Amino acid sequence: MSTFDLIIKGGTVATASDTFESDIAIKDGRIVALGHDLGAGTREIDANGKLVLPGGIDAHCHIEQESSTRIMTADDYYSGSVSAAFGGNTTFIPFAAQHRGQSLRDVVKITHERAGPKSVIDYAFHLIISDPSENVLGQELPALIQDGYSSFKVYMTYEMLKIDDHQMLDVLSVARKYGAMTMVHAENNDVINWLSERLLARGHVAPKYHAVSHNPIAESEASRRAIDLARLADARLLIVHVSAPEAAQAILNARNQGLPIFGETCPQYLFLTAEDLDRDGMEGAKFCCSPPPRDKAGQDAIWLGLTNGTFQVFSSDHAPYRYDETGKFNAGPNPTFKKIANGVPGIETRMPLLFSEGVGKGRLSVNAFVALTSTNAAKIYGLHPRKGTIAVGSDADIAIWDPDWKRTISQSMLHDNMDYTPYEGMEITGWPRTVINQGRIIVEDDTLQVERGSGEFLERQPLDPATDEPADHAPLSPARNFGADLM
Ligand code: DUC
Ligand code: ZN
Ligand code: ZN
Repeated sequence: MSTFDLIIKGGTVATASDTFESDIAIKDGRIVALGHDLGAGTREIDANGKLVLPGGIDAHCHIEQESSTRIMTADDYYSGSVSAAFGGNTTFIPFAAQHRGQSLRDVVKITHERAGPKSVIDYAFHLIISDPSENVLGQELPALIQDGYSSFKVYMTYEMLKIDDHQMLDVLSVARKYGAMTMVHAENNDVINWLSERLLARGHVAPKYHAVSHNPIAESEASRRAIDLARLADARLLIVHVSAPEAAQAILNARNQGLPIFGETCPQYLFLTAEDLDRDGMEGAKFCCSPPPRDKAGQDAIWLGLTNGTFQVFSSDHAPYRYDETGKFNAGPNPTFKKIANGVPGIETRMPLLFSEGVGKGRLSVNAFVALTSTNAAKIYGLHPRKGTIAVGSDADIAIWDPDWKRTISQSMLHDNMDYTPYEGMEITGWPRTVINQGRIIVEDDTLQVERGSGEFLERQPLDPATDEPADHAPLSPARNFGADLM
């Protein structure tokens, strides 16, 4: 009689801190033993010559979500999660997005109805807050944080989403009080509009002007301001999708002062540049996202940020809008750069790209790769140690990587519902062969092995503001900048 449900044998296991040769025994969805000669399993996988890594956690992706201009993403929770799984992910954290006037509770309910019957991997939700009304701040948000929706994104740009500094302080102070993480899209809306008006008035309407209007100073100014607002409120803050070198520098400076400021970047800022927006005809629309890709020096600064402690999280910001009237050209066939749907797909290619160009080319250790693509997100968003590591007691969320598998990226091999990939033609070495979520083999032999709806919603713990600070920061001081009665 076998003792275990599954044993992974002979692989090289890597976590965020260690690399070691070990077999892994799995029972009832959990890792129950590490070591050698563990005994028998109902199923055994030979991982000789393979890297056995924690399943990826994509902590920033837009799935079955309406944009602020009510364009639905091309991926629903089925295609989005299947695509994520083939890219080595076992958990993702899309958004429950509030549009102005909506109740947060309703938004969470709708998002559950979308995800539950479809997702093939485990999932949690961040909230998007576009309308921090008295009821949201005073009732809904505190209750939702306590129910485990302990992170939310706010926007400093996009007309229908942006909140002002006063509102941002309100949100940060609720996050501070109840132990949540605020994520911010940091771009100065007025700078972007001021530049856009001038460009359009001069007839500069092509996709490439999207990158001109989203000047890096719009990003760095907003990032510095957001950090200062978080300092004032004494709150944690994570700046998402950083592309501008000065914004990265601002995060690093804050972290070096011991502030609980965190940074995220994405593949588009390592592998694309503003020149991609200048491709023939409207092709540049495929690369329009915000913030936009920058130049070669910008790419180098973002690579540096992955190794010098600036960025903790590497996410896809998968925002799938097809190259047709349902997506990029929702506003008509030849839109000005202002009217092109913003976003690039990348949920399946996020980890292979970073593995190939990072680990494969010697820029990152395999441990840093694990930290950036899985462990740190689990810690920051309240999922660790259940998720994000390979340890006894953790969920058996594992991706078995073939470090020598050479593939050329093409849209036809991907599993999302898109009609293009920005990374078409890129040669990759290293891709996961087998992906396991809570002990279930979800991808094997290039085939999906599970049914729709088999992923599980993850209840997250609210972080205790006094004690449960993400790993590398001391607890927040009690109301450092003003009296507790002002919190
Ligand atoms: N920018 C965002 O802020 N969200 C989705 C896609 C994008 O480009
Ligand atoms: Zn954003
Ligand atoms: Zn986003």
